Amino acid sequence: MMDPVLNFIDGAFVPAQNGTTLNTVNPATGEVITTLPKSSSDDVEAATAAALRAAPAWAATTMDERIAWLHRIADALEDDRETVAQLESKDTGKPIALARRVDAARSVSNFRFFAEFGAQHSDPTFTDHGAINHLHRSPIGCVGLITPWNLPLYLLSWKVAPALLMGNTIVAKPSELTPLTANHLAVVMERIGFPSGVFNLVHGLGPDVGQAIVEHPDIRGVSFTGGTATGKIVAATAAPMFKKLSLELGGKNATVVLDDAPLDEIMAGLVRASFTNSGQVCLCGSRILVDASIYELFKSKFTEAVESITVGDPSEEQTSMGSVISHDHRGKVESYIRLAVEEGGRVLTGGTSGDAPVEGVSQQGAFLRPTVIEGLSHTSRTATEEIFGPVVTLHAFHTEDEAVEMANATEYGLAGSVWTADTERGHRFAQRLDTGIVWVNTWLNRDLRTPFGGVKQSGVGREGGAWSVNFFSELTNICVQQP
Ligand code: TXE
Repeated sequence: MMDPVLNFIDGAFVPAQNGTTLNTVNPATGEVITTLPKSSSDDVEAATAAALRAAPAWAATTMDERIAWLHRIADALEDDRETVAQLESKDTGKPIALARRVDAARSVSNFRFFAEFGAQHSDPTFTDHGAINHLHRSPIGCVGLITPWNLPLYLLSWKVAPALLMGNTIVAKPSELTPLTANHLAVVMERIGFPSGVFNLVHGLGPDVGQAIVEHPDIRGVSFTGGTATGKIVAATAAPMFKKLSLELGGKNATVVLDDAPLDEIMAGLVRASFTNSGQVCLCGSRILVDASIYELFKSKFTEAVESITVGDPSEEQTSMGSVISHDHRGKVESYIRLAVEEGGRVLTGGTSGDAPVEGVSQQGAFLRPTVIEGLSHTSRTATEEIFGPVVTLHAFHTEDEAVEMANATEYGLAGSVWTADTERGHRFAQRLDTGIVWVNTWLNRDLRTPFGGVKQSGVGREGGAWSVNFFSELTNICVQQP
C-alpha cells in the first residue's frame, strides 16, 4: 500500500476533518493502491479560507514572478515524469507507454506553455477621439477546478497553469477514482516551496466536495471537465451565483472517411482516434462514417488493424490498450454493446468481457477488447449516446451532405475528424460540422494556443492560449482622455 493520499490545504497535507477515507483501486488488478480523504464541505471551507488568505500576496506578484513559478513546476514535473507516468498508469489502468507519452509529457508542457504564453501575451489598446482605452486584467480571485478520471494530471494541469498565471488562488478537486497524480502535483508544490494557500487540493466524492466548491460564495469562477449530466448540475448551481463558468463535457465524435481517403496511410490514425486510452477520451471518434463506395474495403482493413491492438497488462511496455477505469464503467460499456445488438447491430470484433475475454491479464482487472459494430442506424441510441469506452460503430453514407447530416445528428458537439486525399475538400467539409474542434487527416493534434471546447451538450466556453487568459482573468477597460 502507498502512503495515504491527503488533502493539501494551506501548504500542509491533512486528512479530512471527519477522518473518513475512500479507497483508490488499480483497475487492471483490482488491488487497493491506497486511501484518499472522503472530504466534506468543512474541508472545502478550510481550503477556500486558505486560498482567500493567500490571494492578496499572490495577486500582488508580478507576471514574471508567476511565470518563473510555472517554469519551476514544469521543471519538477519533468524530473518526476517517470513517477507521474507510473502513478497515472496504476490509477487509471492505461498503458505505461501512453501515460509517459501523453499524460506525463503533456502535464509538463501545460505548465511550460502557459509560462511562455504569458511572457509574450499582451492586450491591445483602443484609441479614438483623443482617448486611449487600456485593458486592465486582474485575477478572478479564488477559482474552483474540478477534473475527471480519464486524463487526471493532463486535465488538472491544463487548468492550474493558466489559473496561476493570471494570479488566482485555487481549490481543486480531482476525480475520486484517480487522486494519485493530483497528489503528486501537491508534493511537487511543497518541494519547490510554492507559496502556501495558493494551490489547495480537496479529495472526495463529487456531490460532497465538488458541489461544495461550486456553491461556495467565495469561489468566483469554476472550470469543470467531466460528464454532461454532472455539467448540468454544476451549471444549475453556479449560474444563479453569476460565477464565471467553463464546462468541457462529453462527446460523441464522428470520424468521417471520404471516398478519396488513402486507407492504408490513415489506418493507424483512425485506430488511434477510436481506441486511445480505451476510448476514454472525450475527443475519441466513436462513430466512423465511411463513403459507401469504399465501405467494405475500409471495414476489412479497419477490423484487421483493430485486432492487432495489444490489449494487456498496462505495466508492460508493449501493451497498447490496458483496462478501463473501473468494473462499474466496464459494466456501463458492456450494456451498450448488448444494446447495440438489440438495436440490430453486428459485432465485427471484440464484445463483452464474457463474449471476448482478454487473455493473460488479471481476472480482477476491468479489461475489454476493442469492439467494432456495424449495421446500426446513425440515430440509434448506441450511435448517439456517449459510451466512453473501446466501442465504435461503422456507418456508410452516399453523399457529403448525408455525411454532414449524420455527423451532426447527436446532441453533442465537441470534436470530429475528416480523412481525405484533398485537404481543401477536408477543410470545406470541416466547416459544416457543429463541433468545437475538427481535425483534417490527423487526430489529437494539439496546438495549445487554439481554442478548446465544444457546443451543444459538449459544454460552454473555450480554454487554451488567449481563451484561458480571458477565462481566468477579469477585464477593466480604462479610458484615458488625452490632454
Ligand atoms: O465524470 P463526472 P466521470 C464523461 C463520460 C463518463 C462520464 C462520467 O461519459 O462516463 O462523463 O465520468 C465531480 N458537483 N466524461 O465520472 O461524474 C467528480 O467527482 C461538482 C467525459 O469522470 O462528471 C469528478 O471530479 N462536481 C469527460 C468530476 O466531477 C461533481 C471526461 C467529473 O465527474 C459533482 C470524463 C457535482 N454534483 C468523463 N458530481 C470529458 N469531456 O473529458 C461529480 N463531480
